[in-house]
Amino acid sequence: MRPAPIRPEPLPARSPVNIHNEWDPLEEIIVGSLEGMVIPPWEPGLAGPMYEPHFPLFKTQGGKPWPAELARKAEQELEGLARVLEAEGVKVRRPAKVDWSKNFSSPDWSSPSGLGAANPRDSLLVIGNEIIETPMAWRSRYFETLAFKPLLKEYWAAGAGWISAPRPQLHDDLYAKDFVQPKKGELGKFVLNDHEPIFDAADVIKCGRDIFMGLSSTCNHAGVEWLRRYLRDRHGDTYRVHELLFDDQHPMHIDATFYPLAPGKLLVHPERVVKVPEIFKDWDVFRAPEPHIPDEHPLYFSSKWMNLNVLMIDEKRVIATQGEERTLELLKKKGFEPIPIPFWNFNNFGGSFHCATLDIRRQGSLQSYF
Ligand code: ABU
Repeated sequence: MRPAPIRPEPLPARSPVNIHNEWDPLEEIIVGSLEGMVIPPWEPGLAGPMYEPHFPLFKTQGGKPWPAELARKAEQELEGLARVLEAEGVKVRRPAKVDWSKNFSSPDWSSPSGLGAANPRDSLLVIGNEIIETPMAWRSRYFETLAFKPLLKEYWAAGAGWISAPRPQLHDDLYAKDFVQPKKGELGKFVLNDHEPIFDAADVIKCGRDIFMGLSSTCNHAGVEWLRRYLRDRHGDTYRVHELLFDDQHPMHIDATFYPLAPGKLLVHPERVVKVPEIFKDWDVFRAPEPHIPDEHPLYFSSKWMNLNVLMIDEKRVIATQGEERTLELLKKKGFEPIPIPFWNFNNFGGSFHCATLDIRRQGSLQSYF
């Protein structure tokens, strides 16, 4: 079937896309989907952020479907998240169906399959009224935004900005050969070099005019520099992009490490954040407690620290994981109103509430919080 032509309307006074931070009152959000998600095929980019016990799975089963029962339980939790968001008054949108099992190639490499659309936080970065398709590190994720194209076209037609960062080449020489993961205290060792700009949107966290990016094995210095220059060329001195370095042995994404939850309140990982940037000197900076997630959850893509990966509905209401009692207590003590939802089964597939969603519109305007 041919896609329907886009007929942009005259620009409305208010863009359907409006995001300046992680906490303004949430109006519209995309919740990911596990439909058709496959096991990622092994490729050099996985050697940096992924966990060695899962390497054989990626090497031998890449491109195949996940065990049905694991995926079903996770999908059920995603549905639960969508229902809770709706009950809280948020408009929920979902990705389009894509056949992720198809192979594809560039002139330089081929990928036996894609991955999925479970984590919309990675491929799309929303800043102000604009959506940026990000230059992601993994070949299997090269076409991930296909799942969001119908929504992107809709938002664009209704007045949002929409751009793609330079499509990366992802040559073999972008990735360190025979990569050995860093030891504790060995900061700045990543699988990516700086041959071209690379970042996932989840390497970025927004705090009004200040935008924080964590260097990682999915975000290189060139990626930070690309976003910095892009925002400067488009908005002059409006934004300040800060580059951060963490002590993480599988560095990928900032949102389980360094998370400004509300004005004056910064949640940080207890070990990875070795130095809190000076500009937070007047903020309440609190360390996440040890998670409760049971060891039998295989966590194919992430650390156990998914208890930090919450989702703010506004400055008070926060979606957090049912069963993570220490985190729920801490959030209450800090003045938040946690809404606990079961999500440990989804955690197996790459993240938690922040990863599984992409906020599209919040009330509020651009501010400086420092
Ligand atoms: N996608 C978030 C992963 C972060 C972590 O493993 O801690």
